[in-house]
Amino acid sequence: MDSRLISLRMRASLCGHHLCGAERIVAEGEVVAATTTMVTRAMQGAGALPDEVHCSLERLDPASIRLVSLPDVATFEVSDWQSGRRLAKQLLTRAGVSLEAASFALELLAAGPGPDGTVMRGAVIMNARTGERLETDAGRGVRVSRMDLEASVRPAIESMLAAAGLGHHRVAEALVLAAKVLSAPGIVAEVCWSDDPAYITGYVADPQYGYQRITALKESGDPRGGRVFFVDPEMTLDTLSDYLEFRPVLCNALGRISPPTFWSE
Ligand code: WAQ
Ligand code: MG
Repeated sequence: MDSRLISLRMRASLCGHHLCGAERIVAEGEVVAATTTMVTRAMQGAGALPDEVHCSLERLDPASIRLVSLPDVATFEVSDWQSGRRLAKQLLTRAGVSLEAASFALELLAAGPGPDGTVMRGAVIMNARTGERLETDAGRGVRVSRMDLEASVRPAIESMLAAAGLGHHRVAEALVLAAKVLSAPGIVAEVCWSDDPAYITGYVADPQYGYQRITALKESGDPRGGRVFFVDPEMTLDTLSDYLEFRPVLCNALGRISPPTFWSE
């Protein structure tokens, strides 16, 4: 492995509202190109022009990097977002989240989980049994950082995803994020849908069944979205957020990709 890897992080905002962010781990020689791509995304891809873009670069200690596999990928086609949310609830309860916590999480994402219905920069951390929110700042949440595909497997993974019709950069990025989340201590499951009004596919991820895409989790045009990480009630928040934010993780293998199946109730 390259011993001189750099963590790159970007987040863009407008009037204090989160617009978009990105996380990479790259070799020194890639830093300029990868930073340019990130800033281009911030300036062109967020739907609105940001008034603040923060980029940070940090050299990683190679000994601290953990290698993990990407989760298996399944896709459930649903007829509409209402049906998608019912499926999400079923997948979450199958993963060990209480019905109460699962329902509350979906209501929270639907309403906008940040203060006054805004989008958060990071994720909600939720007690998987009681539904209690544990993150200390409900505007920021916990941001998963310092993760990427390992450079040597990137081309193979990207072409496998593209061959399965999953070539959109959002999929690879969400898979990498979910892989890190699923490798964290005390994680029971994750649910996510984008804040991009045009992107309505979201997912539920859990350690046993992997990354389960649901083709509609919100109505097209809805600018709300977010992530909820459900945790074991015994877990200590500091240990989890320290892992999610700071421990560098590279994904070096892809799991199985199943063909889409239609889910009917
Ligand atoms: N850590 C924690 N939470 C994050 C992070 C992060 N690094 N990045 C984004 N979020 C939260 C934040 O609240 C965003 O508003 C929300 O997630 C959605 O982020 O077809 O594109 O980047 O398989 O808009 C999933 C489905 C797409 C992809 C998810 O999310 C597929 C997506 P977005
Ligand atoms: Mg977004």
